[in-house]
Order: sequence, then structure tokens, then C-alpha cells
Amino acid sequence: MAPDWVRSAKRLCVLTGAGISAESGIPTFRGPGGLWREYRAEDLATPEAFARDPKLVWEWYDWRRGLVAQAEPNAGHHALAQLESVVPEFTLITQNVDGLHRRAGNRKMLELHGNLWRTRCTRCGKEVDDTRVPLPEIPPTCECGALLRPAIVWFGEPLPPDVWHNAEEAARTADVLLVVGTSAVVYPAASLAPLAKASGARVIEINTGATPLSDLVDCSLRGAAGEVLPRLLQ
Ligand code: BV8
Ligand code: ZN
Repeated sequence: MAPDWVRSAKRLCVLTGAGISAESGIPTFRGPGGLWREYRAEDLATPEAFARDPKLVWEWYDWRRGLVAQAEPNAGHHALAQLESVVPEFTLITQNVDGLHRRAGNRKMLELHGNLWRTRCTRCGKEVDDTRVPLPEIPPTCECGALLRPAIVWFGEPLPPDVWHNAEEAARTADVLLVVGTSAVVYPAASLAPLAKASGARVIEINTGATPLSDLVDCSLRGAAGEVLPRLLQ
């Protein structure tokens, strides 16, 4: 069933969340290991938290950058890179900021929430790639002297409009949507599955547990992404 749908898809869209990177050793946000010190992501990934304590927020990001720098893409990431090369129209939409999809080889990719390896100046808006681990100075500053922030979408901030527009378009026109490793509680990303479904796509969920989407989807594959995704390709 699901493997046939995926293999015969002309327009395949994939939405991923933190669960796909779990097998690379990156903790998910809402699962075990989701706390850093005593904080939840919702406490730190906000403009208010950054305004209050930029050093604390940057220490969290510096820690996460260190984890990701030591991690490798896993079998789930590699399966999605392979899918991109065989499906005629493919779009990977990710909520993740870790860059592991790119390292696995995906290029037709929309990063909804930005990227861990990019900074943006809070005054002049200049964006710069910075892959240094650990950062030599926390919080880092721009050459203009102002504070830098991660080029990441925090709670309460809008997603980049062009990226979001393309994501909606990909979901609306897909004949199959794969939803992988997301708790589907963060919006607007979570709205892509009902959008695809209402537009006629078959929706397949791959997750180790149930989510608010599980009742909506056409097929729920319970298991680890790194095991289930390669099986879809066999
Ligand atoms: C916006 C970057 C408008 C940070 C992140 C009340 C109701 C509804 C909505 C709202 C509300 N109050 C506020 C909102 C809106 C809010 C929102 O959705 N809040 C929720 C939480 C209530 N959204 C926003 O604020 C968004 N912006 O709405 O803007 C606007 C418009 C105009 C002008 C101004 C504003 C912006 C949201 C962006 C937040 N950014 N990320 C960073 O990473 O540093 S959030 C964070 O959650 C993560 O980064 C991730 O991107 C996102 C989603 O999490 P998941 O990826 O799903 O991860 P999670 O841990 O939850 O789940 C893991 C899953 O994997 C689990 O299901 C588990 O079972 C599974 N799993 C585990 N292991 C495996 C596995 N599955 C398979 N294999 C395995 N091995
Ligand atoms: Zn600047």
C-alpha cells in the first residue's frame, strides 16, 4: 500500500520534524532529552527570551551546534535523498534547523524555521553563515557592533513568506505527502498535512508514536524513520 503510493508518486512532498534526526543523536524537543538545563524550547526560542538574556539563548544554540557538528545523517535522511533523485517532482519541507538533510544530499528543500548555521544582525539585518563550534564569543556581535541572533524563526515570528508560499504550493499539489517524525503541534507547519489531504493527496505518517494527525492520515507507519523510510524504497 504505502510503498506503492510512494514509488508511483509523480509529485511527492515530505514534511519532517525533529524525529528524523533522533537516530543521529539529536534530542527531539518534546521527547526524552528535550530539556536543556531546565528550559523547554518554547522558553528559549522566542524574541522575548532573547531580549531578556541573549547570552543564555546563545549558549543553548552553541550547545545544539556542537551536537549537530558531531552528528551524521542517518538512514532516514539518506532514504529521503534517494527519493529526491527518483521522484519526478519532489519537495522536502523541514521544520528542522540542523542542516542534516542538506548533508545527506537533498537540494529541493524548504527550511521553514531557518538554519542553525546562519546568523542575522539585530540592527543591520545582515545574514552570515558561521559554522564555528564553539563560537569564540557569546553572544556574538556583528561587524557593525550590534548583537547577532540565530537566523531562526522563533515562536511568535512569521515564517519567511516566500518559503511558506512554496511549502503550501508543494502540499497543495502533491499526490503523496509523507509526514515524518513530527509531533505536529507547531503551526503553521502542522497545517500542511490537512491542506494536502483536502487537496487530494494521500497522506502517510511515519512516527514512533501517535500524533494529532494520526486520525487524519491515510496510513500510519509506526516505527523509527531510519528503519521505515528505507523499507519504502525497497
Ligand atoms: C507564527 C525553531 C504568526 C527554534 C521552532 C495556540 C494554538 C495554535 C498555534 C499557536 C498557539 N499559540 C501560538 C501559536 C503559534 C505558534 C505555535 O504553533 N505554537 C504551538 C507550540 C502552540 N507558532 C508560531 O509562533 C510560528 N509563527 O505563527 O507566526 C505571525 C504572523 C505574522 C506576524 C507575526 C507572527 C513560528 C513557529 C516556529 C517555532 N520554531 N523551531 C529552534 O529550533 O531553535 S519550534 C520547534 O518545534 C522545533 O524547532 C521544530 O521545528 C518544531 C516542531 O517540533 P517537531 O519537529 O515536531 O519535534 P517534536 O520534538 O515536537 O516531535 C518529535 C516527534 O518525532 C514526536 O512525535 C516523536 O514521536 C517522533 N519521533 C521520535 N523519534 C523518532 C520519531 N519519529 C520517527 N522516528 C524516530 N526515530
Ligand atoms: Zn550589523
